[in-house]
Amino acid sequence: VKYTILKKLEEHFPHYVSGEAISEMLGVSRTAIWKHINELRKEGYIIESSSKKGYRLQVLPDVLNVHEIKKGLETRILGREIECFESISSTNTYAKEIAQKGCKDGTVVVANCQTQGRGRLGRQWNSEPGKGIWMSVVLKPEILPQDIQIITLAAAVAVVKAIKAATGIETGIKWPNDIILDGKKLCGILTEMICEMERINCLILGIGINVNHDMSDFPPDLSDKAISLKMYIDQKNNADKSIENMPVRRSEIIKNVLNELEILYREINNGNVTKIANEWKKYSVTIGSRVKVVIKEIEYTGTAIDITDDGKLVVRCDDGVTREILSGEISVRGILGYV
Ligand code: BT5
Repeated sequence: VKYTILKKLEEHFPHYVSGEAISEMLGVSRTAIWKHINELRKEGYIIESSSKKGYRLQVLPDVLNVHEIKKGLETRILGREIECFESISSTNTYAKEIAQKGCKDGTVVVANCQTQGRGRLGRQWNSEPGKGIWMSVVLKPEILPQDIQIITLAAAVAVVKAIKAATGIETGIKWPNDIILDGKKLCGILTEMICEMERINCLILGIGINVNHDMSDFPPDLSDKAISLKMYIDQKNNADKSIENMPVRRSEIIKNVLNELEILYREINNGNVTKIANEWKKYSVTIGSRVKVVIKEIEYTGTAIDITDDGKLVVRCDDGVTREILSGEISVRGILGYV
C-alpha cells in the first residue's frame, strides 16, 4: 500500500492529491494513509501535507531503493534480484560472495555508500555516500575468459546510452573502461571473473557513476580529474543562478543501464560481439587521438586507430609498427590532457 500511495503522488507530481481521493482509490482509512506517508518520509521522500489539499511530493526524490529501481524496469534477466544496501564495503566484493553461493544470472547489488570501493589494480574508488551509483551486476555470459573485455565494452556503451536517455547528456568512452564528460572521469568500470577450468563461471561487473556530487564532495586529488552529472548540469545553468536544479535520480539511471545492458548482454550470448565493438566505437573518445602506451617498460607514442572485437586497442605507433594493446598490460595516457 505504501508504494501504491507513492505511485499516486508521483503520477500527480507536483500537484496535491487529497487524502480522501487516496483513501477511496485504495480502500484504506485516512489514518492508515497518514501512517504510510510518515513511513515514506522516513525513507527520505519529502512529502508536504495540507489539511485542505492533501499530500504532494515536493521534489521527485533521489531515493535509492529496490522499489525505485524496479519501477519501469524492462529487463527479464538483469535485476530480477536486486539487493540495495545503505552502506557496504564494496558492491563487487559482496556480489562475488553471493555469486559463489550461486545467485541468479543478472543479480544486481546497489549501495548508497561504499567504505572500500575498489578500482582496478588495487586502486581506490571514491564512493561518496548518497551521491553516486555504486553497483555490481552478476553475469554468467557464454564467453571464454579471454573475451571478458567485451563485457566491459558493453557496459560502457550501456552507461553512455543510459545517461543520454535519463538526462540528455552526451558522454564519451575512454579506452578501456572510463566514461568521460567534459574531459573528466564520470564513471569507472571494474570487471572481475570467477573462473573454473578454463571457463567463466561468473563475472562481476562493477559500475561507479558520479551523479549528485558537488566539486567539494571529491577529495583534492580528484578535483581536477573527476566530474559528476550535477556538476555538469550546474555549469550549464551557470548563467541563471536562480534555477534550483533538481537532483538527478540515480534510480532512473540504474534502470536505464540495466535496460540497455540487457540488450547488449543478449547480443553477446548470441555471439554478436562485432556489434558491441561497433557501438563502442561510436562513443569512443580514444580512437583518433594521440596516445602514449607503455609495453614492457618501453614507451611508444602513436595514434589509436581501432578496437578489435575482443576489446584490444589498435595503435599505429610512430615507429611504423601497428600494435594491439590489451588492457591491464599497459597504461594508455592521452598526450593532451586526461583524455
Ligand atoms: C575504475 O578503476 O575506474 C573502476 C571503478 C569501479 C567502481 C565500482 S563502484 C561499484 C563497484 N564496487 C567497487 O568496489 N568498485 C566498483 P581504475 O580505472 O583503476 O580507476 C581508479 C582511479 O580513478 C583512481 O586511482 C582515481 O584516480 C580515480 N577515481 C577514484 N574515484 C573516483 C571517482 N569517484 N570519480 C572519478 N575518478 C575516480
